Amino acid sequence: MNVHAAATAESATDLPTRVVHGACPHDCPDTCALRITVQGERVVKVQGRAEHPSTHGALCTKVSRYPERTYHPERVLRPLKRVSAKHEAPRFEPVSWSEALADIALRLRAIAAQDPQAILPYSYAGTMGLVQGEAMAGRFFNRLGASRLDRTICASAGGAGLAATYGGKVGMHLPFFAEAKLILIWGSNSIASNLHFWTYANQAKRQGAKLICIDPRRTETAEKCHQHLALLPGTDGALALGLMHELIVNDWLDHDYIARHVEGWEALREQALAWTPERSAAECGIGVDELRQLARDYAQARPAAIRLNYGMQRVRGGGNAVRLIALLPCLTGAWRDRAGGLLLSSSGWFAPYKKADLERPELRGDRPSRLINMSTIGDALLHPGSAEFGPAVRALIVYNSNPVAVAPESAKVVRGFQREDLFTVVLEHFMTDTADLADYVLPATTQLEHLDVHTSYGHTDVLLNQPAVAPLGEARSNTDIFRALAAAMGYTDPCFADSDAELARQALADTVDFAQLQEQGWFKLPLPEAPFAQGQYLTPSGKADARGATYVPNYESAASSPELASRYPLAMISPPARNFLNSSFVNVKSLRDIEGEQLLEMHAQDAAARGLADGQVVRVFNDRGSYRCRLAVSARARPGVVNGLGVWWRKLGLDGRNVNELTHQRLTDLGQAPCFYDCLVDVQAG
Ligand SMILES: Nc1nc2c(c(=O)[nH]1)N[C@H]1C(S)=C(S)[C@@H](COP(=O)(O)OP(=O)(O)OC[C@H]3O[C@@H](n4cnc5c(=O)[nH]c(N)nc54)[C@H](O)[C@@H]3O)O[C@H]1N2
Ligand SMILES: Nc1nc2c(c(=O)[nH]1)N[C@H]1C(S)=C(S)[C@@H](COP(=O)(O)OP(=O)(O)OC[C@H]3O[C@@H](n4cnc5c(=O)[nH]c(N)nc54)[C@H](O)[C@@H]3O)O[C@H]1N2
Ligand code: SF4
Ligand SMILES: [Mo]
Repeated sequence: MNVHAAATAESATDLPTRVVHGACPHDCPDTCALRITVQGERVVKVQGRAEHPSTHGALCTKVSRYPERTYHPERVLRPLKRVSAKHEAPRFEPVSWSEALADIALRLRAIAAQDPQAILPYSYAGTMGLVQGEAMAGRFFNRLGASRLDRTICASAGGAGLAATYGGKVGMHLPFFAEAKLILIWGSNSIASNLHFWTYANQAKRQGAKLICIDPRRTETAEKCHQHLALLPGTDGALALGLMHELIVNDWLDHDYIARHVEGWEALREQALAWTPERSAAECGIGVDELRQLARDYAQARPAAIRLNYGMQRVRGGGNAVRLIALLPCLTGAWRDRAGGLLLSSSGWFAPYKKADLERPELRGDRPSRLINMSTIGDALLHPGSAEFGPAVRALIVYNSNPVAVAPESAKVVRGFQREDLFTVVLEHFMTDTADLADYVLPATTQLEHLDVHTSYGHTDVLLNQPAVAPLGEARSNTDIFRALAAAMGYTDPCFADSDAELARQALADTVDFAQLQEQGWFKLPLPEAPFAQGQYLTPSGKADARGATYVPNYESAASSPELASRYPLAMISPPARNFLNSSFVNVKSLRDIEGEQLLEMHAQDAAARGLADGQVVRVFNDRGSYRCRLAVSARARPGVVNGLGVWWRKLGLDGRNVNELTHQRLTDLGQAPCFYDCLVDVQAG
């Protein structure tokens, strides 16, 4: 250590510390309350708040490293302008904010003069905050008259399934899982992606509950459950129908509940009777006895809870599979108990507490508003200009998302972003794969540097995030950037002058106690404990709606596409690596060191059939493309299914690509969502 560094370190430890309360911004159902320790002007520690019930003082490994991410030497801290061609290696030079804003406004004005719908925002849940999400951005794009983005990339199939069945994205309350006697953990690697639910499930387990995991992959969660059903990807709807068959023939139904609170039962009953345990088990690739036992356990345990998660709806039939599974607790009357029922998402409980007009739709007036699906951005950029599609997309403004890494069929996404005539602005913390293809990269603040309010999709508290430190370098919050862009475009509407604090208040309805939110850091929504004990679903009829729910098989599987399966016999799923959050944190070295390299897990039998050995480099391929990664011959994979853990930054992969090189752009049955886990591949030595 040199003298200067020693002096700095010494004085740093002398500086007084203070604690700031925040909220985790990431796309994770847990929405943890943060305890941020600041020393001088630097955040030295991010921990979970002990006082917040579901956080209970613990964070995941990733967000414990939030200071490492925030103070990362590669943080983008100045506006950058591209100086190389799009198909060349990216080169940028720093420019002033005023130059960047003026030039961006000039370009956007020229495009908007012809048709503002040629401009498209592209954003998702890099931060889930209501303020740094769409508040000011929405105003900007409404005022501009830009195309709108259909934000389908994660949860819209399941969301549509829940809405069709229960009338909204609502379900059980998180803490009551601790009181259940049986928990089905269905399409969820809770330990990796929903850690704070796992705490409650574990509490139930210690009190004698049985835990059953339903997942093609033998995850760390599956290992810790009493039982694991490794079904084939995309067969959950067939499993649900097989379970219903058993409930019917054994008369394990709550007839009274069904008669009062379920619509369309007769047709569903007819359908389920065709799904004998033998047929259902064969479709799912599991044992008949396993299925029978699961039905018995589910029918006989009380309270019986289901933690459904989004992993099972990233397939063609994802929306209907959610519908069928969501009907199970309606058939057994599990909803009568507060510890019974199902939770996929709690986000709908917040609907009455959020202001609908935060993004000021009136600024758009009666101008047309084309909707473009974010999950098919590759095709949207490459096949523009048809009469049906409308004007080609000529400008993209990306924030809170890394589409080049996370959107399906990357080869097309990359080619789209490489169009020389496309003007792309990316608001980012880092030079992601998407930022690499920008014309301008604008430095954004992290959660430690800005104000926000958060709702959750795994619990029912509203959280406040106070800024802990001033923005680093020349970084600006998303809201500030959109305010500045609005000014550069000459927009003078008063709503562009609203501060973040004003936006935070405007985001929430008056029924949220803002004083309590500021004082305590969170506000718990007042909600009934057993929401559907007496029916009262949010559907128009007030009943759970079974009408039309059916099993929709995968696009790509041995059963549904035999010719394709003869060439690409392995089903590939690509669930997240535990120490990354989608493509966030992949560049945080301590976390990447834990994950090592891009991995493909394969069962020993499939590896032997291909002469492949553990640890070797392989090429995973199908008609859409290929990527190279490291093979892990592993009991985590079942025969016939490989697990390509995601979502890596392409440029940190072995050949500059990731798993989305292989996924396709076809959409789910409901909700227009991508089918990341409905994908056939083969693997060879690479
Ligand atoms: N550590 C970590 N946590 C995360 C994320 C992350 O990237 N890393 N991402 C966050 C985000 S954006 C989301 S949406 C959630 C995602 O978390 P989840 O909603 O839990 O979804 P996934 O992680 O996609 O998949 C969960 C499990 O479903 C399994 N699965 C795959 N296909 C099927 C199927 O057809 N049927 C069934 N039954 N199971 C299947 C996968 O093997 C996986 O173990 O987690 C959030 N939390
Ligand atoms: N193959 C495969 N693909 C998948 C998935 C999968 O399981 N398999 N999962 C899918 C799912 S569930 C999802 S949700 C999507 C996720 O896709 P995205 O929502 O794009 O998520 P991230 O990859 O985490 O990228 C978020 C980016 O936002 C940036 N960011 C964070 N906070 C801020 C901020 O305050 N301001 C600005 N300007 N930027 C910020 C981060 O630095 C990061 O680069 O990926 C999908 N893609
Ligand atoms: S990513 Fe999830 S578990 Fe980790 S701190 Fe954030 S909300 Fe909590
Ligand atoms: Mo997601």
